[in-house]
Amino acid sequence: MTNEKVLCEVTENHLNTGLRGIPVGTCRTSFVTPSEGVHYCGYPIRELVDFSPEDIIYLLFNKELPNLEQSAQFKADLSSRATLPNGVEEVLKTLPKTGHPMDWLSIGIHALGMCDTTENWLDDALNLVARMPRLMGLIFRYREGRTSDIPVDDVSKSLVERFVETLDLANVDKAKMSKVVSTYLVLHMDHGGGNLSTFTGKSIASGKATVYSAIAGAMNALSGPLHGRANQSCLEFVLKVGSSDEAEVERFVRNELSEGRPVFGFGHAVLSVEDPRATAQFELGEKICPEDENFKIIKTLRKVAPRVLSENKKIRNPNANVDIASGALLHHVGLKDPTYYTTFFGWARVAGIGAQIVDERVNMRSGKGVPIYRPKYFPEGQQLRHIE
Ligand code: CMX
Repeated sequence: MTNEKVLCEVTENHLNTGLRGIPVGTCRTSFVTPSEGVHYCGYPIRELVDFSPEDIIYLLFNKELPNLEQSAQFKADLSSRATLPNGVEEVLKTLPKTGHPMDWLSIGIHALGMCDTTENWLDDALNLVARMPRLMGLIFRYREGRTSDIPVDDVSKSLVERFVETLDLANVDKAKMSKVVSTYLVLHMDHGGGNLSTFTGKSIASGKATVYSAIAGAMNALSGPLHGRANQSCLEFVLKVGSSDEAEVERFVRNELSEGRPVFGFGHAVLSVEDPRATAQFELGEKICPEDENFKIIKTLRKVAPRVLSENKKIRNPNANVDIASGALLHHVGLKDPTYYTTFFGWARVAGIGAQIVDERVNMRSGKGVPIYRPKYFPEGQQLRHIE
């Protein structure tokens, strides 16, 4: 007999349910609570909204916020890692423009790994973090055929500035775009250990594939409509609503429900209140675009949808989730095409998944690392015999 605590009794009913709720490990970077949502290294997300993405990346990798000197040193370290290896742009040039940006992102990350891998988990994870802004900007440029006069990558600038400069869109307010993208990154960097993309990335890395292969795989997992692509669907949904009039919005929401379609941007698997990441984005929207038509629509949705959804007692949380507002803000600052939105989610998650991979590969179990993932499957129809 040991004194080990039983965390969960696994029964036959748990089989073929996607491992939902089955304990598999511990996570050092983040956890989610029903009342305050995601916490990074113990800090509730609402306390972190105004930090720079670099400081939050430092937090996820080091488990503490940097002081001013550490922050400056970390930014300099990322700059020293930022230059893309030769060969990556050549790969982007060959990709079909009809391909989804998430497929471009996955291939771009693979290409980065094929052109330069150190085989040190931490170095590879930080190199990838540092190279993401340029890769992201180039994905937009090559996929849209805007390949002439791409600005040189000024690696002394912040991660977000490097993306905005590479993208170099005409007639946009670059400072506003930087603020929206920075906030987006901070809010989306991590979300516990068991979400599909993080789990996939850690699972690939457990076989000692490279950080690049693991995170490219994580991006493929994120690209599905039930996972990261919900943020693309959410702005498409807002554009479909088309009016911020309360009665019109209510009619629209009721019609979506009667047609059996989800009301995007509402509901959550863990939270029981409005996601603080949604609240933070509404606050940002009030500052930068209170008169934007899409912003007005999501404000009306925020008022109307929880009331309508509450009529269905099965829905545990009828409140706004993180995806309600991000699309409207990105759209407002000039990032108009929702097809790209999941790539921002992916870009943000590179830090969280990268930090979790480093923890599992080199820090956990007193430095031995977590072994190769190997959950158990039973022959169909013979579960009990094999359990006995
Ligand atoms: N619109 C319509 N139906 C909804 C709903 C919504 N916004 N939220 C929940 N429901 C339904 C569920 O589909 C489920 O129906 P069934 O019993 O027929 O399967 C029932 O209400 C109970 O769901 P739940 O226990 O409250 O929530 P789940 O954990 O099953 O689902 C989520 C959570 C997010 C998938 C769901 O709320 C949803 O589909 N929302 C709309 C899509 C969306 O905004 N996705 C982005 C999620 C962002 C995030 O996770 O952070």
